[in-house]
Amino acid sequence: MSKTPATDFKLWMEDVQAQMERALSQVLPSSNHLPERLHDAMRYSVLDGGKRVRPLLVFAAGSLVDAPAERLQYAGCALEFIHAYSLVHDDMPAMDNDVLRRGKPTVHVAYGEATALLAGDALQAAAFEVLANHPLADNPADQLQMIRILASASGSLGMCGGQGIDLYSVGQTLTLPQLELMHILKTGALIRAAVLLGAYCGTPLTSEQREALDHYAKCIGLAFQVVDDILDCEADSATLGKTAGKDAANNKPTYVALLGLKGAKEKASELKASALAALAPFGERANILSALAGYIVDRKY
Ligand code: GRG
Repeated sequence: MSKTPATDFKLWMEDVQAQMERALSQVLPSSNHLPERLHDAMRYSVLDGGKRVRPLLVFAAGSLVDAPAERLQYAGCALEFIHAYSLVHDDMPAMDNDVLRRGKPTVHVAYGEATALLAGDALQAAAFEVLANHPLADNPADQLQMIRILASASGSLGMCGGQGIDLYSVGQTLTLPQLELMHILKTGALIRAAVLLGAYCGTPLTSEQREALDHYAKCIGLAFQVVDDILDCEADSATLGKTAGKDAANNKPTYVALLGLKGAKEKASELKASALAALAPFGERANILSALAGYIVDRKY
């Protein structure tokens, strides 16, 4: 079979996903450690599922700066632990009250609410432990900066803040800028952090290059959520015969509700174009980042 850029990218993605499955399994405490139930729940929430979009972004940014794979794996684990913890807590009855995630019962359904809370808490701590425990950047100041980036992306001025806006806005009409801020924080902050952390794992970038990469990361972070809203709407329209998805049905603001399906698709394309334009100065070295932008915006699930 002749290889095309698309098959090259697919092979690259599969290779990173396989590296990450091994790294995640090694870094997570084994289920033999006491308390077994807690470690089991942590492993259940992280392993065997997920597209690993955030680690893919870490590796893609790392490819720009010749970063060693081992560093990228550890950084990818940190991102995936934060992501998994957010999903475990988000699925709980006090938040979204979901019973299925990645085709399996959610953690609180499988292990109980108290264990789900603890597993999420422990995964958050594990993320920072992995960033602090391994040499990931060429100097300690840069490594400290990586820890700082992940902390702000996860906290009340990042992902948790976005989740707060989401919870407190149910039943309210958000304007487009308000909706955008919510998603920049809730989903975008962690995606941005993934790109930035990957770049810190290799040869330092100039400040102009870092800014260009940051623009790419912000556009992709927002595009990810716009696409999520579109997919949610399309899936629910197919199953329920409705024109708006589960979030809209639950009176949650979405891009589709504000812009319509066509408008939301245009928004996703504009964000992708802006992300790709920001990569222009890197030339061919940014091919993987460009392909990943396509994967995120054009994905079907
Ligand atoms: C701090 C509790 C708490 C929540 C943070 C991220 C988040 C806010 C909540 C998750 C809820 C959610 C479904 C958000 C929509 C976008 C999103 C993060 C989807 C899931 O991410 P994927 O598609 O999932 O990367 P996989 O399963 O592939 O890892």
